[in-house]
Amino acid sequence: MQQGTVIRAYSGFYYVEIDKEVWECRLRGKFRLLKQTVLPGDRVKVREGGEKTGVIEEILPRSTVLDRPQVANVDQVVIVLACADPDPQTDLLDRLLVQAEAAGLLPIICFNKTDLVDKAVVDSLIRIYIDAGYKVLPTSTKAEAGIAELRNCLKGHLTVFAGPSGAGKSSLLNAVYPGFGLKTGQVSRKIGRGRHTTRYAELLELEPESLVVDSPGFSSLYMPEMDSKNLGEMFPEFLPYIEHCRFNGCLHRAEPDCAVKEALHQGKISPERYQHYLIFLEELDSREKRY
Ligand SMILES: Nc1nc2c(ncn2[C@@H]2O[C@H](COP(=O)(O)OP(=O)(O)OP(=O)(O)O)[C@@H](O)[C@H]2O)c(=O)[nH]1
Ligand SMILES: [Mg+2]
Ligand SMILES: [Zn+2]
Repeated sequence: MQQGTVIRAYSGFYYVEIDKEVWECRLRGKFRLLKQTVLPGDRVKVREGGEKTGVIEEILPRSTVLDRPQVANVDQVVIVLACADPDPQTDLLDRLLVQAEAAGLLPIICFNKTDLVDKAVVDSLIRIYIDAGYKVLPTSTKAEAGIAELRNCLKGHLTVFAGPSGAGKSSLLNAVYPGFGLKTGQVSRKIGRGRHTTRYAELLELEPESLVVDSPGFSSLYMPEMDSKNLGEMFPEFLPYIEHCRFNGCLHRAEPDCAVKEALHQGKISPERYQHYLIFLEELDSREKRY
């Protein structure tokens, strides 16, 4: 039996890196019966079938698992949003931040295509997220800005790139390391959205010990499974206030003496982020009622 890392899963085949070689593998039938999926990033045991083929027999325990994009064992998420073309979807960004937080992953926010907008626009975007406590990188592959900083963040990590189609995930990875030669695609003028150029998640080696996953863009994301009482903790800027709310388990919505709402009214919390919090809370609430 050999041990390796799944670098790509594609129409029933699993490409597993074993000793610097890529084997084309199938899945043992039991995984289908158990409804277990093998994800890029998974460490697996493979039974050799000859000529760099094999059968995946076992998935080793995962340190993390992310739902969108589906990937295992990453420790960082770079969330890429374009400042324009396509317009930044901060609702999706905030969902991705909650997802990362809930999965125990460090998010890094990348506002790309800074060359397309005024500096004031970039500044007001990044200000909200820096104030909320996130690491934020303004980048432009066209102006070659922020690329060295991005490369630095990737050192020694297994990082997945996530975000809407057309934001520039593959372009950024190519800028960080031209050797990747990833396919990129123009944003449609007519519908103002990306064309889903990247078709599957793929694990790539930037350098030994530094791995990245490029992934297909998406534009919607459900809240991860969680108790609505815990949602506030997924917003780092709420944390200093939560313990000062009058009620234990305060949802920071209509409760009296809520320190989070007090901070909102004092301008210490972004109104837009708080609006998104309320929307996500509703979503979790209606899900709880259904079950
Ligand atoms: N002006 C400008 N265009 C950029 C920048 N980065 C990427 N682009 C362009 O944006 C388009 C989309 O880039 P991709 O890298 O394919 O985007 P993606 O996020 O990988 O998209 P999917 O694979 O569809 O999810 C391409 O035409 C790129 O040339 C940038 O910094 N500035
Ligand atoms: Mg891409
Ligand atoms: Zn409260």
